[in-house]
Amino acid sequence: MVLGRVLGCYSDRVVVRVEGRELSCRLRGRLRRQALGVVAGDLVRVAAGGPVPVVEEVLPRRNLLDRPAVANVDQVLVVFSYRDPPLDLGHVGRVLVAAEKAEVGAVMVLSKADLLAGEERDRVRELFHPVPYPLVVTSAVTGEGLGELHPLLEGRVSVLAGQSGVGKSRLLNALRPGLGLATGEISPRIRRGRHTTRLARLLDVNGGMVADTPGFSRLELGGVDPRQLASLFPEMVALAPHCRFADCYHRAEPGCAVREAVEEGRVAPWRHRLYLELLQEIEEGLPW
Ligand SMILES: Nc1nc2c(ncn2[C@@H]2O[C@H](COP(=O)(O)OP(=O)(O)OP(=O)(O)O)[C@@H](O)[C@H]2O)c(=O)[nH]1
Ligand SMILES: [Mg+2]
Ligand SMILES: [Zn+2]
Repeated sequence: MVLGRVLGCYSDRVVVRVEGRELSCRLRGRLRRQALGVVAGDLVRVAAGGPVPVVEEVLPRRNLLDRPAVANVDQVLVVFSYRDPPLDLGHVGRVLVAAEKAEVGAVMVLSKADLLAGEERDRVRELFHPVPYPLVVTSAVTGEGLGELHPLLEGRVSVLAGQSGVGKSRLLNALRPGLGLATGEISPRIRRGRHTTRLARLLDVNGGMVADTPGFSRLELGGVDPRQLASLFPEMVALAPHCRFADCYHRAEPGCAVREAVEEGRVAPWRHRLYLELLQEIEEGLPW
């Protein structure tokens, strides 16, 4: 048996990287019948002696992101553009919360910076400055920011997330010329991408691996206690103990340190709004 990492799962086979080679493997029946039995990023044991290599066992996962499923992820790169498609803070924020919930690091990546005027860049900096994840400003067209991304990718498993059409595949192509991933034109009428990328698969980029994904659109908050929600917003974690009430929901309670920080610009208003929105969704017990 040899150890390998799953690069991608297809209906009839799984591609596994074993000692530098890519093997097209079958799955042991037990794994085939299980939902999320094997996903991209899994570390697996492969019996490679027979005519067709077979994945026999999946090692315990460090973490798991779903839709699309990727396991053992070091960081999520949340890609967003300011225009084309227009910035959707709710979407960016939900991906960041999903990363926190999965206990995965996150990097915020502005794409298509070549389309932005100076004051639009300033606006982006202003919106994201108080949010405690690194922000990298990039353009696949001019190459801006790629040098800043390279060391962040090295030796790590990263997942690209973000709305369709923000330029995830083109960014990867720019990071690793010759990759040739399909990119889509944005439909001018609806100004949303076309979901050119369908499956999660891991690609070698800069001494690390990156999963180009069709984008995570839904956030699973099932199982999150409303009391725990603030812990998924790292900028609120250190503030909560300073609220007047130990059980503060950071809504309209007097002496709330989180709301005070919002007023003073130490917490981004859009992050606090998203927190309140998610709190309400949890309380209403909506189907996620
Ligand atoms: N001006 C400009 N256009 C870009 C840039 N990056 C991507 N685009 C364009 O934006 C469109 C969408 O890019 P994709 O890379 O397909 O977007 P995606 O995020 O992979 O989309 P899905 O696969 O649908 O999730 C394409 O027309 C790209 O050429 C950029 O840095 N600058
Ligand atoms: Mg794509
Ligand atoms: Zn509070």
